[in-house]
Amino acid sequence: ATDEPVDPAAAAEFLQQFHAENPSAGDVDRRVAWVMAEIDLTGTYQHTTAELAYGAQLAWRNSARCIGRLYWRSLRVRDLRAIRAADDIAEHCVRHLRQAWNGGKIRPMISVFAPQAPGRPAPRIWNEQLIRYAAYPKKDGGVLGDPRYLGFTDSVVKLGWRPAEPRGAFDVLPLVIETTEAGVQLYELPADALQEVAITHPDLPWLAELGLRWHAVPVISSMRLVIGGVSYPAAPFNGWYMGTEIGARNLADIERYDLLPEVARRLELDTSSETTLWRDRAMVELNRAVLHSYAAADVTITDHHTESGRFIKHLEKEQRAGRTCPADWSWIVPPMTGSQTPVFHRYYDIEQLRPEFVLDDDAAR
Ligand code: HEM
Ligand code: NRG
Repeated sequence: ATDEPVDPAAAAEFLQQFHAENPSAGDVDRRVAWVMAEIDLTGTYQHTTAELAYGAQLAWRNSARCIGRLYWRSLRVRDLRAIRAADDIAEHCVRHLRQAWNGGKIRPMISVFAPQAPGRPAPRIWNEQLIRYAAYPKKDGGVLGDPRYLGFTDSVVKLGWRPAEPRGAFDVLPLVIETTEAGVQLYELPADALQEVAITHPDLPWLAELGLRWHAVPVISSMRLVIGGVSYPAAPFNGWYMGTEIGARNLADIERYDLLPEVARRLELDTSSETTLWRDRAMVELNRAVLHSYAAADVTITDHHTESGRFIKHLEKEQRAGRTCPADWSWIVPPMTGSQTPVFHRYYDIEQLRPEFVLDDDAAR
């Protein structure tokens, strides 16, 4: 409900944590008393810039599905709480993409737009990520593009989007931004904000002929950042890719680009029986291609073995700091060769901590 006042207990809990972890931040009792009065008067309160920045870092640290959390303190936080008009949000999303791209040396970053407040709905970004590929139904019953976005593509076409012709398998969708002032508006991303990597293989030249590509930066834009009871529904964030996200899921899932049969055919594998493990063999080559292509283009990427090792290091650091680190095994374990990584062979704390990123299911996807 958009008119609910902020829960004072959630606010106090966050302020206590912020001050406990940042002893130089001043007197916590004074700050809590101020915030309680502010909630009484206005139904909400304003985070200081330091509270916002640390709150966003904590939300990352608390993301149980994320294997990349070793660097949670390095998150750059863009304080854009004053921005609420759709045109300005679109422009700042473009700047986010440019700054996060950083010539290929990707910077983990979050842009925090106007929060939800009683009687004042926040702006919303409908896209699941700032860069995603459209999908079009084909006459033969197949799909051109990323089937995950069939419904989203259909919605934006109904809102007036006309994809450039000829249509392709990697047409970038427009930004869809909703505000109470202007309703739903569409924005095309400019080319310099839209960095992509063409997929080639270190020793299989034919792989380039498949014409595969993927975007350099994953910027999740459909999750609400919640800090001390305050909701920021528009708060797109990014890190960099782990290769398996692209090579073992986006390009490989049967419900996505489903490319393993084609790769296996080109490798001349025997696909007549599952026991030949043609899927497994094709998946390895596709993942080698992804890691090779990003590295060759000087775009930050990580492999699942290295990243699993870093995550174990993160768990040890958190334990030494006297904190629990919630983790969701089914998301942390990489989607290929899981049992070869150390994250496979253990259990994790599972309680959800706050601040947090929450999936908004009322956002269109
Ligand atoms: C999920 C890696 C940065 C928050 C994930 C997943 C991976 C990953 C592999 C699982 C995705 C999937 O299976 O679809 C990384 C790497 C990073 C990074 C390598 C490099 C720095 C970040 C940052 C944030 C973040 C900067 C937030 C500030 C999350 C969240 C999820 C997630 C909330 C769960 C998404 C969902 O529920 O759909 N990350 N991440 N990650 N990550 Fe990270
Ligand atoms: N699997 C999704 C992205 C999910 C989050 N992964 C990250 N996040 N690496 C995909 O696009 O394939 N991040 O903030 O870096």
